[in-house]
Amino acid sequence: ANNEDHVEYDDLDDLTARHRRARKERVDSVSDTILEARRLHLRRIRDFEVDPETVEQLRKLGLGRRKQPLDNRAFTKKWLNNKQVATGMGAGGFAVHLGSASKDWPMFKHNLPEVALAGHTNCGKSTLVNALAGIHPRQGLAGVSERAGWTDFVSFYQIGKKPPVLTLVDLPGYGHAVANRSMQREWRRMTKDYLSGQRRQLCRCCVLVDATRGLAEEDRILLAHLERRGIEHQLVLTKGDLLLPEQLAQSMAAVTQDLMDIGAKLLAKPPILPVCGHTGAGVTALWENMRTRSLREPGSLVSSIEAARRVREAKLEKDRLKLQHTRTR
Ligand SMILES: Nc1nc2c(ncn2[C@@H]2O[C@H](COP(=O)(O)OP(=O)(O)OP(=O)(O)O)[C@@H](O)[C@H]2O)c(=O)[nH]1
Ligand SMILES: [Mg+2]
Repeated sequence: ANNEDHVEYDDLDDLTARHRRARKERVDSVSDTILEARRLHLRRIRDFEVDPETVEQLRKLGLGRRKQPLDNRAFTKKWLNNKQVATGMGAGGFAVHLGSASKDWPMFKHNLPEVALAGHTNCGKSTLVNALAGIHPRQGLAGVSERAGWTDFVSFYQIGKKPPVLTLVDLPGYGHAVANRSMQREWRRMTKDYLSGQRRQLCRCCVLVDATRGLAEEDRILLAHLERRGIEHQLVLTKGDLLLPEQLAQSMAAVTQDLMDIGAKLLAKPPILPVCGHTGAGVTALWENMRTRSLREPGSLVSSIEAARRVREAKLEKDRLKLQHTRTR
């Protein structure tokens, strides 16, 4: 089973037609640029060694694709019955759209802490807003689409009713989009403007990275910006259902590696949180993480890289011994 299989459309070259067709097939993206980035990333992570324990943990969390063909059932009863998602989070499946804006960010009376969701287009920000509210990913308030560049305003959502817990801020995506350049520029400006450090309520920014695509150049720029401005941030790996558990662990290792390469401080604990907005896996953990905002401890994923290195070394040692053994015989 190959993850790339379900997104091939050899006979269709018109994006709109694909978009229409995708509505029936429920693919997650119809943009060639994004699918190409996915192919590259999947090729790159193939050789990453991962700790079997990390893989097992992911599997236990319900993350990672099952070995069957692509599972589209996530959109049906399973999600709606998953009451644990809503109640476990205390949000009670409640969200209100407070408003959307492109500048002059609105002030709300309740003054709740704000958590922003930023990331590349199509990485699953709006889906996660719905999931965090405990609502079906496609029936929630935030608009979701397989066309990159769907959200075109900064939208504010109050999560939780009694008591209201926090405001989620759905930002427009950066990077490749099916939109003209001036619009893309405008979205970039909005994101930057919102995250400029002027907003008092903003308590942290979740940087969402599509697990199938890995860290993009724009993500690095954003991370640097957040660090410069001293805005707390948390890296979230989305679409945890599209990769096999091993691949997901490899993807996490690759992203951690990239983060260390750019000198990110990896202050959050864990530094990377894998989630799936469709099945709700990992979402409760993310919610807890958002509420507690304990962001000052050293990362645990770094230790999983360390564990992977030990596994690799043990393997090399075993091979060496085997070789010695055959030689002496
Ligand atoms: N398989 C899978 N698909 C997902 C998941 N989350 C989002 N998607 C799909 O990815 C596509 C993009 O989701 P959105 O939530 O609209 O992404 P976004 O980051 O808000 O995108 P923009 O608004 O364009 O920046 C949609 O087709 C979603 O159904 C996930 O966890 N698993
Ligand atoms: Mg969106």
